[in-house]
Amino acid sequence: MMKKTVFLKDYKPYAAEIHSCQMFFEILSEVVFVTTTLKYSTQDSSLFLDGEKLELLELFINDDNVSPENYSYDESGLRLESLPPTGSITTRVRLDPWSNKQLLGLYQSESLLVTQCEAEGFRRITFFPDRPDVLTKFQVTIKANSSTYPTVLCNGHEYEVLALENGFIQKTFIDPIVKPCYLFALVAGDLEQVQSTFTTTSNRKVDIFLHTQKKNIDKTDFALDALVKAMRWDEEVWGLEYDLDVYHIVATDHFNMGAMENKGLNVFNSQYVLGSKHSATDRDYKNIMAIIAHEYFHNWTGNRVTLRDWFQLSLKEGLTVFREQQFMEDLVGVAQSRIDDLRRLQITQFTEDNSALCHPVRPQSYDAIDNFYTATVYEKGAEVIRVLRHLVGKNQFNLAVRKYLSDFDGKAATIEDWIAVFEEITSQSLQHFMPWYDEAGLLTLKVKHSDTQACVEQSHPSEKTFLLPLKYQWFCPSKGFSQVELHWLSSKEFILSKPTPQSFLLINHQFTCPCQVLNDLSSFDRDKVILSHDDELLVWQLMQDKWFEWIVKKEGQLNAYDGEFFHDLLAKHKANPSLLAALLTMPDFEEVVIKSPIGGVEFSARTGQLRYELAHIGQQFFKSILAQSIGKDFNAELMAQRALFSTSLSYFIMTSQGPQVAMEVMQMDSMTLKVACLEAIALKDRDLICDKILETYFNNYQHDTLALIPYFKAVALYRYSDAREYVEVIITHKLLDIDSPNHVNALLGTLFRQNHRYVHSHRDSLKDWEYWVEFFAKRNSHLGSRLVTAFKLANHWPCDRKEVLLRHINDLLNRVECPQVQENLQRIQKSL
Ligand code: HT7
Ligand code: ZN
Repeated sequence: MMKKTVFLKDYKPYAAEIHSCQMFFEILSEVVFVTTTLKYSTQDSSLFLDGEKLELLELFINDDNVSPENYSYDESGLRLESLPPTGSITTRVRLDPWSNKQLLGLYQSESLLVTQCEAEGFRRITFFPDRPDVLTKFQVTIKANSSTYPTVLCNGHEYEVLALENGFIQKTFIDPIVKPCYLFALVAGDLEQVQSTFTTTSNRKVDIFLHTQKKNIDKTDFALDALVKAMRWDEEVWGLEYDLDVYHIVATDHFNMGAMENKGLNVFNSQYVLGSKHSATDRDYKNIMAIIAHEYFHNWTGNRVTLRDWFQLSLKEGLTVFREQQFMEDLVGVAQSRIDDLRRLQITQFTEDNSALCHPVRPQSYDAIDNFYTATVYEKGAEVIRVLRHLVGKNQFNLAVRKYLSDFDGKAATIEDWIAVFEEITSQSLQHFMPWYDEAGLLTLKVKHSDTQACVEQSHPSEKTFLLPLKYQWFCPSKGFSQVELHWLSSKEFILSKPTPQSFLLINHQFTCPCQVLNDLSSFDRDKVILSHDDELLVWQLMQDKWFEWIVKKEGQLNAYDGEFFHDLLAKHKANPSLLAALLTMPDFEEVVIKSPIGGVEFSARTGQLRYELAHIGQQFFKSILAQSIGKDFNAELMAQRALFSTSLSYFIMTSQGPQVAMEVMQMDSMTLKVACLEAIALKDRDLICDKILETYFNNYQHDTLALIPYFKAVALYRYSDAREYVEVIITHKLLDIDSPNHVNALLGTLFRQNHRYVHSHRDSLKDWEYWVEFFAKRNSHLGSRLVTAFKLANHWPCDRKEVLLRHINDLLNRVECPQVQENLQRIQKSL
């Protein structure tokens, strides 16, 4: 497939209207036939329908065969000429879902046939204008053998079921609501289901089903309950009701992302929907809750109001992440959930902004849109919406969102449309807000103190000025903290006079500005604030600076003052275990390297040293935490306790008694603590007890595909000198499912992303990376492209490593034909 760049500026509406799409799927034992009839009207006599990897068997216009001079088709689609202004186009194609390893279009996952159409997968199912601004009504009939495929599902309502000869059944579904084809879904398989019901505010009954393999049916309660909570929340907070009579969720082990919001038929990566007390960690539960809600919220933000083109992706994703975050804040608690979100923002988005893959929330061009389902589009997109809410105020914001959803219901919108509604509601121009969408890069706020003043200066790679809701406050050691104030920063600089000569300025309370802060306050002053302020987000942000100081400036070596500070930190925040757990979590390599050049091997050595020293300084404290017994329920208080327990273990394991204690933790009946144990082991050097713990865990869970994920992550970090040999054992002995993105990301993603000692000091690590990128470029482009992103920060590597990487990238670019992988390789190549 040829790499072709698509530009936002080239957008043109589609040349026809598609009034309806009628499809017939015939699922046979080794082949699937798809017959599609599109009713259209057009002013143009020529039309293009996207289609990839399709074998065209029949083609009719208004039921007549089409003569060869009136159509042509190539690897990207079907061109029709001399079309009448209205009529129908019928195509019949053959598909082979069993050999589809891309997990895009119609594919097999164990006993299941399932579709994934976003972004451009529908074109692998039938010929169709595969773009989000072509909305139509779908009627779909599926014929399949009822013993192989007792469950057959599609979007919308089941309209008719016919029993046919030879064990076949035929089901017809009608989706009453117009949608773009990326929201199409079909599932056929041998699944069990659990059911629940939800009654909407206007008293409509919705049947909810969760379908999964029989062995997992006991892991469905939590997700069903989360869905009902999300449905209620969206009604109460946003007045948004669900619009169909049924809502299906299907779990699959083979899925490239977290889940997919297909209309009325969500498909989920099993990892983000299945969880029971014995199998799920607190993090799993939080993810399930957030992702179930996220996909449900798309029903309005994305499905009912959809996108004009893929450049507008953040219009649905940023807004839906924002809604998901609000939901989680209401259910789990603001501080805890916001710190989780900010940590993710810093690890994924701030690093993306400093990397070869930096792009605006609304990109101007792409080669493969699948490369743009990024932290910038999702997480920064959500932060930008928070800034907008600050700007217009909560009430006006709520009014504008409701108006946007009602004005654009059943339509395909743009970011301009969204902003225009806010302008209308608030009667003000918001054009000065647009750089948040259109400019790439991380905004920095520098605070500089002089004897009499403090100056806040904003800087951005684009040199543009951003509009920012800046919260600030003075701290005077003798007088304490002043009131927190809000200033709308719209110029490069903001200068304030000091209230007293000793005062210093603190900014970005509640993290209202999505930016990095560089404050020149002294370590001593900063530490004082960490030990005395009540704003958890501010304390957490300042603690990140403390870690940076310990890792970079002090090279992991602590003195008596640091020891005292650490004791004070444990004592001060002990009563808030979730905050303390967050404060004790060290930053990732990627967060540090974007601020200061540091080698991966050095980083591992320094953080290892630091962990060792802090473990001994806080030994008694950690021991006492590990001696506590903790309940198993999923509630904020117990989760916070388990978070602190887990973090304490990550330190205590460095002491002489640590591995033995880890062994005992492993016996506890809590998946959260077992996984904490694996994560703690992954951070230390090998020893016999830890080897044994890992081996026992593997033996206990080798047949549980979900429980193997944390195991693969742990071994990918724990081993380094023999990492590649161990990976080879895992893969050649098929301990890992090579077609499961969960498994591959856990093992290879962790190895290349986080095992810095292996990546930066092993002779063959980059050769291995090249091998796996090429392997997945052919098999699953999404996975291949994601493995490339493991080195997105190679622009920060030392010159000699950059040179070696460049040679591997050039080799890959000579061989790899997949545009999605090529695009990311070229961007990294350019940055080196
Ligand atoms: N909207 C969904 C996107 C998605 C996706 C994109 C590319 C390749 C595979 C994919 N699976 C799902 C996810 C979401 O809810 O944001
Ligand atoms: Zn989404």
